[in-house]
Amino acid sequence: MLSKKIEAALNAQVQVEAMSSQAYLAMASWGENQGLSGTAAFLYKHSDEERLHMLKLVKFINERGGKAVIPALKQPSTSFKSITDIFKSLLFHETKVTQEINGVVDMCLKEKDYTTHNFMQWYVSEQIEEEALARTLIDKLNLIGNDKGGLYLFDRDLQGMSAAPAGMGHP
Ligand code: OFO
Repeated sequence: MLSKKIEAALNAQVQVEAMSSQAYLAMASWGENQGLSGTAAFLYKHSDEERLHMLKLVKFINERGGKAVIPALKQPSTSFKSITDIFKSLLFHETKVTQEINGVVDMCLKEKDYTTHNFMQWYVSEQIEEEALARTLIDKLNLIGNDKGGLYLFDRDLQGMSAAPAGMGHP
């Protein structure tokens, strides 16, 4: 059974994951409008992944005797300066999400809720992967600079990375 404190922290995390999904959906749509179809496919898939992260929390809260709250969401940013701008804001967002997750993990230890602590470890690992992936993509974009051919190949690579269906891992 979840304590009220842990239930509230998990519900706050439901909102964080839902906001991530919305933010990446907006980025995907921007990419699609720019003709960056690989980047758009990658971000649509990333958005789907975040929705699965949210669902995993909703189900856990309900299974553990809590009540999951489906949150209202603010409109995410919809205009971006460049593809590099997109991945920089994605990384910035993910580092904030990591802090939120660490906060929940810390609370689990303080509350001696080892079941939820164990459940949250999946999110801890996921954040390591997501941050690393975002850093790798930013590094590549920095190398490419304003080279249109390089950007074309980058976009095509992202198309390839988006081929598998959304699962619980990173795209
Ligand atoms: Fe849910 O992993 Fe990103 O935010």
